[in-house]
Amino acid sequence: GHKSFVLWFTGLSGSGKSTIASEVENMLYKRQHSTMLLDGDNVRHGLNRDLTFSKEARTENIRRIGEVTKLFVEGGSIVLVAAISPIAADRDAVRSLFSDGEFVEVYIDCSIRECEKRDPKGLYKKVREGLITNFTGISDPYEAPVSPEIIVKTDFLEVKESAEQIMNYLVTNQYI
Ligand code: GGZ
Repeated sequence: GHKSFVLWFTGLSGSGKSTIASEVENMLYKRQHSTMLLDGDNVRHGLNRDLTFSKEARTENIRRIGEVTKLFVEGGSIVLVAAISPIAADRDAVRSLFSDGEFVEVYIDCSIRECEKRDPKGLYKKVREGLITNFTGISDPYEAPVSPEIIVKTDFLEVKESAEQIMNYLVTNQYI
């Protein structure tokens, strides 16, 4: 199998990217793989604290996360990235940093209605109150992947089932 690769989780806020990525990381850890989890929301508190949510800043956010990801993949880790990464061209630019098969795009597919119903951080409520503008899926674009390696439909799946779908893909395709 591949020694190291990227699992790139893209999807709306509240779709389940971070939670599922963290569950997959646990499952990989149990199989003694060395992993690194980069979460957009966390990275924005440190490395990317200078970036806003403008189109240009989101592009720069994804570019930097992509470059850090490359460093860790070169170091031999399985890197899990959870970032909305709403623009297809930005995701494709990251993909182009890697060899064939090294970049596994995981579309966490969840309806905006369900994301808003979950609203784990109360952000959708703030958007509706007008306290947040340019929010992905409501007042800012989200370009769904056209041919991702994996599509996980979290309207219908539990976290564990979603993580198992991803693990099954990795086993079937001899990544692990
Ligand atoms: C989207 C926003 C926004 C706006 C704050 N639009 O669900 P969360 O809270 O924890 O994750 C979201 C996070 C998005 O950061 P990313 O680095 O993943 O985004 S991107 O890839 O588009 O650069 C959300 C919160 O930040 N958040 N304002 N306006 N999400």
